[in-house]
Amino acid sequence: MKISTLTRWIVMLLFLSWPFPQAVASTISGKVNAKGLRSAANILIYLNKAPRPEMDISSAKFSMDQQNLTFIPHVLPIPVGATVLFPNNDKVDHNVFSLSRTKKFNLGSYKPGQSQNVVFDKPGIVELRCDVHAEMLAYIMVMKTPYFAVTDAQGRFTIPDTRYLEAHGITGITDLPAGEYTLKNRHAKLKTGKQKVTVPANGTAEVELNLMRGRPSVLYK
Ligand SMILES: [Cu+2]
Repeated sequence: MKISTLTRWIVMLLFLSWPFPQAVASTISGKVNAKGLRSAANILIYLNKAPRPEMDISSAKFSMDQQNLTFIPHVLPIPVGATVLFPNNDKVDHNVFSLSRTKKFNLGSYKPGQSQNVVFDKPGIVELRCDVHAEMLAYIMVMKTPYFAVTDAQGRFTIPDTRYLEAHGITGITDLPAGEYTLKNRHAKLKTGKQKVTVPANGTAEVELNLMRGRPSVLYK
């Protein structure tokens, strides 16, 4: 009886002194200053040459909406292989098409309440247009890895953008292996820059990107 009580105490002491795993994940948190642009929103930020973790996209749900003669969102990043729905939630017909090398398609004219879908099987940029409304323009960024984000209205971003991924049915991408990475950006009116960032084993790497107006380079060669 005595030994068993002692054993219980030892086990309890061991348990109490055990270093609990920290709940902090390795992430990048950043802010973009876009000189010469009205807003630092809708800028794609991504890791160049990032690791490619196992990613289950079988439950992924992405959508490029059409409302009030506008594509929503303006920039939609997706992992390669994902399907995107194109619901017409407008009051008029639209004819969504792309002439981009990454994915050429033409959905034809379709009515309010109808939807179509397209699978994006190659990484790169897809520029979306509407045959009926010349002012309609949006981008689908087909990404090689889950380490991307689009800046918010204040130019802020987090990589990985777990909240964005989970909202679109992709779970399990919560952090980044520690190491040295290079951040790149893509926006139609900004020069593509590169910035080195060191991600710690447990914690957030804070970065500030100062981007200039200019011609962007291609997303992937
Ligand atoms: Cu249209």
